[in-house]
Amino acid sequence: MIKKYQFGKPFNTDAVVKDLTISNDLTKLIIIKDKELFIKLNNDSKVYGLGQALRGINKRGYIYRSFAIDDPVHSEDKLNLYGAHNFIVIELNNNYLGLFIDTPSMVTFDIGYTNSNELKITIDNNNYCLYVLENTNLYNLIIEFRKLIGKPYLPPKWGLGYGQSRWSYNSAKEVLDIAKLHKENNLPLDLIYLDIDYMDNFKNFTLSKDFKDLKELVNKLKKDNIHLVPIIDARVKVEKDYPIYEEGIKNNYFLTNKDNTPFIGGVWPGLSVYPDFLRPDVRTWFASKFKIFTDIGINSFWFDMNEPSIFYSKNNVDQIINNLNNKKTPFNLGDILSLQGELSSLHNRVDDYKNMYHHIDNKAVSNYILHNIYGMNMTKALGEYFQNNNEDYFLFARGSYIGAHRYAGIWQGDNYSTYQQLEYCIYQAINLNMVGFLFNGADLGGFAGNTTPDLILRWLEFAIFCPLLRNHSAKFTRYQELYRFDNLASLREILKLRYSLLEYIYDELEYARDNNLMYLRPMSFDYPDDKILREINDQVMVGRKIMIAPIYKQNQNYRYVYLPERYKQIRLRAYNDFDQDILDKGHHYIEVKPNELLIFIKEKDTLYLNTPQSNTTKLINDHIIKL
Ligand code: MIG
Repeated sequence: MIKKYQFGKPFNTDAVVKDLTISNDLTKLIIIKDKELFIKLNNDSKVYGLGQALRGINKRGYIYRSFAIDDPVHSEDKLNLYGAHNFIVIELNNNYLGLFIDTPSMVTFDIGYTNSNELKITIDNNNYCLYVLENTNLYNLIIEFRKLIGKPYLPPKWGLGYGQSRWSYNSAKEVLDIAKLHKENNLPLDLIYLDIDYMDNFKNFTLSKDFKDLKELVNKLKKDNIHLVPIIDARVKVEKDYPIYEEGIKNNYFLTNKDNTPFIGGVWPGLSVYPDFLRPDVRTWFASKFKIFTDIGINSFWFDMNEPSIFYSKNNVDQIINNLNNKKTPFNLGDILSLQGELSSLHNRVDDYKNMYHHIDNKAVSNYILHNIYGMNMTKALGEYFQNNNEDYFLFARGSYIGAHRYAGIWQGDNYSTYQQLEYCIYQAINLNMVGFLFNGADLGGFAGNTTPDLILRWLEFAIFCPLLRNHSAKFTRYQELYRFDNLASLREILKLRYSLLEYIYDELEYARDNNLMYLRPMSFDYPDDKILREINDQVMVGRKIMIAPIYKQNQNYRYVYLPERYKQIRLRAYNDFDQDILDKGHHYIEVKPNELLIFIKEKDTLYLNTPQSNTTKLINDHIIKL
């Protein structure tokens, strides 16, 4: 059962696809006091949801915030990241209560952080829709929610191939070398990504001199069926005679200050302005700029910085300079410390979001109020363009809100090359399935920091089951293309398994999309009555048949697995090198060497592996191995 409640005059976020009538008989389980919602938790109530949020599957015991932010440090104490996914499910007395708080404004979920047995949701805006779901079965409740928010975007099949990325490959020659080295090392490859340095001075829709002949590059890669995926950022460089800037200024397409002058932030290109993506005319205009890519056969993109990210605003920097000019020298210690503080806290300041304005139906509305749907609307700009033209496209973005899943995927942003981040990305991948983002994935190997051969191998053993499979790493970090590592032979075999399983993965994704299911989910969701499984979060169902038990700790070559019934265990070193055992229901402690991958299927099920290929275009359903 699902009911809609409305408070004040909510802004239409485009999160839901169903027009429900408004109810007024709110369940007594929810107590509303002004902008706060309270729900009493039982000692053993589990709490699920919140999409991209960090930590585990059971969200109890911490505080989380929906306020999209560009934060590259995903430590355990972080409240908010790039996405705002306000869907939460509370287990109460053998029943489940689901809430979706549909508002573009900030929402804070205090889940037993202040008071152990209380969930307190603070909504920073009096105007919002509240959807309340009740179900005796957790998974069914989630399915019902997914029906409400509509069918997820999935990329064409080649979008599930392996992608190689780095910030940045700096020339067309370097990109061709990447393709060549994958081939020489017998590593499959379907996509190569371009990060911001392919642009001229970080200007969207321009090319640096090292990528001048992009068409030629595209054509050369096409011979090997490799897709080039350029990045586009959510900002426009302030520069006289730069057409995108000039056109936007002429038509008032950018977010403004209170006085209607363009709001100027500093990002990679230096001073920049932000398109008002919430307006349909701005979205159409922005989408039209992709013609320079589509004309040469590029229909794959990734969108960054769309929370939107602001390294500093001109307003705040001007203010600091003003203050300095009014100070008498020499400075005392207090002055220096406060200057230091001001300079180091310029990034993503809430006062900047408060001072930047959208113009909707000729009314100025602060970004602070509409903040969480900015990124989604950038995604929508291109997504709706391709969908309206009925064209294939490949797209994922960083900032997101529920609803964006109908237009594109997302990736998990700037993770770190540590085992802890590998563990987090498993839970994020699952939780993102709950809120519709079936097409998601984390930077394989870790983005920041230096990965290690063992970490990237264990990571790959999980990542081959993630729809978005992309190896990406930051500037100044160790290069992490798979052929750089001395365990290349193992990495290769595991990656080839992705291609052996690709037909299964694609079929299961389509099935999950069409039936509102979770492609990745905790095994416990499939066995609601199993009391032991309910406490286990790291046994993951992949589609209908496969259960995986990933390793996410260094030097851990054994792992605990609990089976709710008899299962076939398959330990794979390669598509044609594996052993299988039937395991009884119950507890198992199983050896998993670094080059091995554990999967399980039901005793009576069969799973087919196809011959791995160097590219998705070559795949055929030849069912070479029957498991
Ligand atoms: O401020 O484009 O998350 O994947 O490599 C950093 C450079 C901007 C953040 C993205 C990351 C990308 C990087 N970007």
